[in-house]
Amino acid sequence: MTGVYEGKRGLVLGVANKRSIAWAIAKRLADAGAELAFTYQGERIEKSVRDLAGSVSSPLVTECDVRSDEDVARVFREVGAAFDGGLDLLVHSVAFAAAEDLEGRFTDTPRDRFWMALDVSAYSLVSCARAAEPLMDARGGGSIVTMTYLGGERAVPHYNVMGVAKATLNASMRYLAWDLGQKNIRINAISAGPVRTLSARSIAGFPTMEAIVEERSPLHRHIDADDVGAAAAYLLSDDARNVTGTTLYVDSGYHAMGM
Ligand code: 0WE
Repeated sequence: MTGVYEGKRGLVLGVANKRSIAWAIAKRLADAGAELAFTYQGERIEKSVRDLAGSVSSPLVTECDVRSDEDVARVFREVGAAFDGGLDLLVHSVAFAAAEDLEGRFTDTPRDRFWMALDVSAYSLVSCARAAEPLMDARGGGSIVTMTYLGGERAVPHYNVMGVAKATLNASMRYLAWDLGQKNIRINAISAGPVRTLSARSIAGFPTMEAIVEERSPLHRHIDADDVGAAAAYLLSDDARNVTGTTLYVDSGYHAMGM
């Protein structure tokens, strides 16, 4: 096997099954030679993540509850041990809001679930970047990619508290870019259009969103996880060595429209 990530080591957070955006990214990296560690959230998806990780000869699969600083610290200790104290690539594809807060009125979001959504979906990028910093510094730099959505910039009906979480994630990405640039660590976001994943399937009105993208986007088609994988592969590669603090839209151009 040979490829642009030969000798590169990465950590991927957010794989649930083969349809996951995180998996599409991981597959691209692994096919081009990267060695990848994976985290999963909860016993329900452990087997599915272990099977996928096994298919790309992953040296490490470990649980990570991103709400816990101790858990994040343990995971990055394990990553350091598996990868000789170095890390080149980090894929953050993690988000969660209570299902009941992704319908109805944003106005009704209770305080505890507001902070929970921001904790899992936005602060997790900060804590993971902080933990990755010394490992990437040991390699002379690194590259981080996170997943965002237009609902963090504009009001998308029902996206609600996730939109507030993505706005926080977007700003966090830019402030991290400034801090980590000093260590030659880049960080960027991909703003994907709606993709049919496990997360998406439980969302009422998802087919309607796909239909709207097909009707109104310049390219009149919806996107898939592999499109996101290709964009992430670029941002994580040396071709993007002078790209940091930005958002790459993979949405058939939907974001460019005003109507
Ligand atoms: O960021 C997302 C969805 C993330 C997500 C999905 C779920 C479903 C299951 C976060 N938390 C949960 N919690 C659950 O219990 N997207 C960009 C996809 C998405 O979700 C929407 C969208 C779009 C697009 C929700 C409402 C409206 C549009």
